[in-house]
Amino acid sequence: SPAEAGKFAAARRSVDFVEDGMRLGLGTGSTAAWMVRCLAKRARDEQLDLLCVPTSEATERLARALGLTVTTLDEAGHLDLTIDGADEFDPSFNLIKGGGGAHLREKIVAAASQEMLVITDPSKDVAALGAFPLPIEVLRFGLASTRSQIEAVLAEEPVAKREIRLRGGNDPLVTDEGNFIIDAHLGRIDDPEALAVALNKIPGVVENGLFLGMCRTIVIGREDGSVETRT
Ligand code: DER
Repeated sequence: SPAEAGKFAAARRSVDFVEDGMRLGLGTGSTAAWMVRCLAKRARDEQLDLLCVPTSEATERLARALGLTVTTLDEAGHLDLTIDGADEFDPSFNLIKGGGGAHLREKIVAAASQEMLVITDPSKDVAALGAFPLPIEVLRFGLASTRSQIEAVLAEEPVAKREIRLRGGNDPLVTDEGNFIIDAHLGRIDDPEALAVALNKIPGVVENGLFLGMCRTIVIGREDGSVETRT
């Protein structure tokens, strides 16, 4: 499909940034899956020596199936580059991630990396974050209390609306770490830094999907196969 063409183009270009011997973080989602496929092909064709740390069980399965060398973050230590997707990016390269339910491990891996490169398509290019619901990973323990504390935090923050939903409803999605995700439909987030801090102070909140000041390079793939790299 046209949208997939853009994702593939961005994913394919991102693999050009990989150098032999790199320790890489591999993102999660449909664009990142294209990247893993392209990376595996290049690694095989050029016999690259790579060490890969996946950001989800799904990415790990795909990477292993394609012959990439997979290890744990503890084994790899510091990573050279993480390539991942995003649900939204703003002019400062601040992101909303977590549409694929993997933002906790994604943020840990990105934080352990020298560089984070995001692969996207024009549909994710926004003037301000928040049209995409903000994923918030929460413990199952004390869920009702955590929900009400999130609502209390949102009441104090400059956002356009304040609707929160447990992902999966009465059949809640369980993340790789065994937690739930609450999606906050905020419409527009005018102060993402303040919101991120306020949310993570809540004891039952594990991590939010705001990636602020982490991404240095964005690769945007278009339907016609053209690619734009912004740094
Ligand atoms: O869950 C995630 O963070 C994914 O990277 C998501 O943000 C992008 O997924 P997509 O490439 O399938 O749009």
